[in-house]
Amino acid sequence: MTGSLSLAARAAYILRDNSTGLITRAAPSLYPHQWSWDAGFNAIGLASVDLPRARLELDSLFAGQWRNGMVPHIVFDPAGAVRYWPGPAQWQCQRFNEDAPASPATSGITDPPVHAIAVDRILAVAASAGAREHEITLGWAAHLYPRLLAWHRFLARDRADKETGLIRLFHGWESGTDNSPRWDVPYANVQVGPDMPGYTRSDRSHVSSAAQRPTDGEYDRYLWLIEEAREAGYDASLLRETGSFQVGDVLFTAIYAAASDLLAVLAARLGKPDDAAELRDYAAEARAAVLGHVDEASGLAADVDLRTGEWLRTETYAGFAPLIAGGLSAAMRERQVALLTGPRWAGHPDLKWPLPPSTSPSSPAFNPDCYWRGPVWPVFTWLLTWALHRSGEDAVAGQFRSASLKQLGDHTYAEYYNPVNGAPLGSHHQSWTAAAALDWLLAEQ
Ligand code: 2M8
Repeated sequence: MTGSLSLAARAAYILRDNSTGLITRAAPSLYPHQWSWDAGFNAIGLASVDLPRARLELDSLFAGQWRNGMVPHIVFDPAGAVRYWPGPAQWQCQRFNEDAPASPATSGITDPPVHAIAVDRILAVAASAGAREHEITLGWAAHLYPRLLAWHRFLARDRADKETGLIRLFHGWESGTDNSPRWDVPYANVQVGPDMPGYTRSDRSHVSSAAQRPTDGEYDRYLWLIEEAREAGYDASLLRETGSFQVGDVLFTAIYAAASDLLAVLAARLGKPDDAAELRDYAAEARAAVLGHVDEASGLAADVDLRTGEWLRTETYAGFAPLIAGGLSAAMRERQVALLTGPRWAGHPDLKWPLPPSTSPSSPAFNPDCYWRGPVWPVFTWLLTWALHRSGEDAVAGQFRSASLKQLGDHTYAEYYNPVNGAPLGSHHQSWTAAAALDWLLAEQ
């Protein structure tokens, strides 16, 4: 087998191995359940090898959607044999909020809305898989569409901040970039209460070194925010009063803008012009909010601590939110691409591969081994290549794709990689890493 064929074959094997039949576990042992944005990326990877399974991945995720439209960040696998903490017993969603489904059990917070992007990509793959697959997939998208619309309406109604226009998060986990230094300032203001229950972390036993995972102090805060959210009945209007972590996330907002654009296209295709107009409005508002938070001096987008109004300017992946939101002027696009490929990012001389790390190596917050504080995340590189292609930046997208495939040549399909020495970190056989490889290798770019 040639290098790319064996890379694709192994990636397909990993997704099959991590599948319960209904969901794809985010990782074999570290994350033995279905995560929302992972499911979106995993469905994209699955589309190239097994379209029915790709469709099922999103159907299974949306089985956990709440009645208010929220797609929870975790849908728990009831048969999950491996222990994951915090599990359904900590969240107790159904007991505290009647919008939560009785089954499957879910978490009570949300995750970045990549799903309409996934549906668009699955439809594109289906279009070249023959008339019958295309027709089935279109029928499936029409069936899923009302759920996607309810999801986007939930974010507009319950989460779009009136002042900044950014999507408001009540937990760093909602950003998907858990311990990123972008959240250091707001987390420093979270005071863990005296009635916080004791707990035992299970995550560190699944990685080769504890230094690759968040600290105990960070985990105390993560758990405390669950206590707060549960106390507020997972209700956004109450949490706006009581939540001790409240941020406007430019990256989440950018993903929402891009996904709303694509959902508007689907709505128009399904003969729903009013929905399409509504979704285009969501996209325009979200995009304007992202562009309104670009720091003039650095050219990067900045999150906002909504409790203080402070802009959070640490140089992380989130700075490239405008590129992901799309619809940029040529000048803004060129500035973002130059930054991304320049010496503070993918062009930094110390890097093993010319790929953007999660935090700029030039930032004092950079830590090459620790989770979202510095490593390269192949799935995030995939998101960037997707955004670059969409903006017509095919050459840069192509360079990232080939560098990533070299990075994945170690066949560990790691969750993240040390950008300086190339070591695979976090979980191995991480589903969304395999999914990114499959899309790069098998789908039309
Ligand atoms: C990581 O997050 C979970 C909590 O949600 C964890 O550390 O237990 C993050 O990388 C997140 O973005 C990802 O969706 C999840 C599963 O891959 O793992």
